[in-house]
Amino acid sequence: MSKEPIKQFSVKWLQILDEDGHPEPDLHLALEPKEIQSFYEVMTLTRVFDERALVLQREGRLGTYASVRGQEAAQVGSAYAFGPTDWIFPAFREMGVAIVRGVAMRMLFQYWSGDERGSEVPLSLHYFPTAIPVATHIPHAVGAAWAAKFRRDPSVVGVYFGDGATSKGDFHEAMNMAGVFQLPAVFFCQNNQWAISVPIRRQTASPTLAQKAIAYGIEGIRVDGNDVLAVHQAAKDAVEKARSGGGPTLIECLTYRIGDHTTADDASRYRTEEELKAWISKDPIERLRKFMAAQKMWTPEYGDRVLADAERRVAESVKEYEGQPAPDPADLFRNTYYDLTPPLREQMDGLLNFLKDREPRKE
Ligand SMILES: Cc1ncc(C[n+]2csc(CCOP(=O)(O)OP(=O)(O)O)c2C)c(N)n1
Ligand SMILES: [Mg+2]
Repeated sequence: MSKEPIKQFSVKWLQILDEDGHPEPDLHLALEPKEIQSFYEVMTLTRVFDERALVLQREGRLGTYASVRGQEAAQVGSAYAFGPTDWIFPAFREMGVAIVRGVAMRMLFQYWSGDERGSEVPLSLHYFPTAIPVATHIPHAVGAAWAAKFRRDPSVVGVYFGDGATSKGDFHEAMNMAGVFQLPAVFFCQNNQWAISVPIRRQTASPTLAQKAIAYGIEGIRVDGNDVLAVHQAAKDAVEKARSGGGPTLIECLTYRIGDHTTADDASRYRTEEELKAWISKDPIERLRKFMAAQKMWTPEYGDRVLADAERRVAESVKEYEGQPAPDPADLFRNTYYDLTPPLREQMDGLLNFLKDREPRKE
């Protein structure tokens, strides 16, 4: 009886900057200093947006909010790898991706206040609305990738999701289909190691998430998700491969959610202070800043300017958000399907009738 292996597999790990921002010794960066500065500027903007959103929520000026702190490199580095005609399918924590795509921060604030106008992303941005149900958008993304292949449209589809989403059937069905049909899709998993209070070790017995690609005949890679240069490199390679007909890739970005799951959560009930501290010291913005300072791409004056500019832009978008007239409650129904279904129409009419008899809305 022979038990020779018929196939052996491995999972690649990519890191370019170590935790202190030192690059790998023989680094040949294909990026211009201006591009690296854009990463830093948008990561800073995302951080400032996030901090402001948390304050607004505490003040009762925003609804429940899901912080992106700690995942800025994973989001910004990957989002910059897609072109304007590519289609992006976000989950719910993708503020950095949305900002890179050009979604107005005013709309992000609207979304997190339950205002449907925050989901009416201009079609030209090729950015799907937020998907709150975990993993359900992954098959949608694969459908879009299949459509692109059918139409010989060179667009690539990028789909973002978390470690928790890999336990859903949707993820596996989508990966399988993308593999069989060699679709132009990039599966971008931000493994922030927690799905609310469920740690990654209770999510899967696999040592990596990237290896799940192997079962579907897809390339999988694990990347240091707090290293923006590595994330960008992996995403760029995957996008180019998909665009040239080479098929899909699963990128697992190893990172950490520094904040609570959402403002409705208290992560100190299930995570240790030591774990949190260890990840705070791997801050992705600080890592990039150290690298840039050593390369003379960052000075304290430049850093101050970037921060002031981010604060000004976020303050302006808060003003814009709070200056909007109150939303129309009917939007809740209108945006559910392309056309209103009869039960939804009935429910909408019921609500509007109910509201008619109450006090007028405050403008
Ligand atoms: C289908 C579905 N089940 C449960 C939930 C409740 N829920 C919201 S976020 C979340 C965890 C998601 O974890 P992960 O995919 O790792 O993303 P992260 O929140 O870490 O960004 C759960 C269970 C949901 N939104 N949708
Ligand atoms: Mg997670």
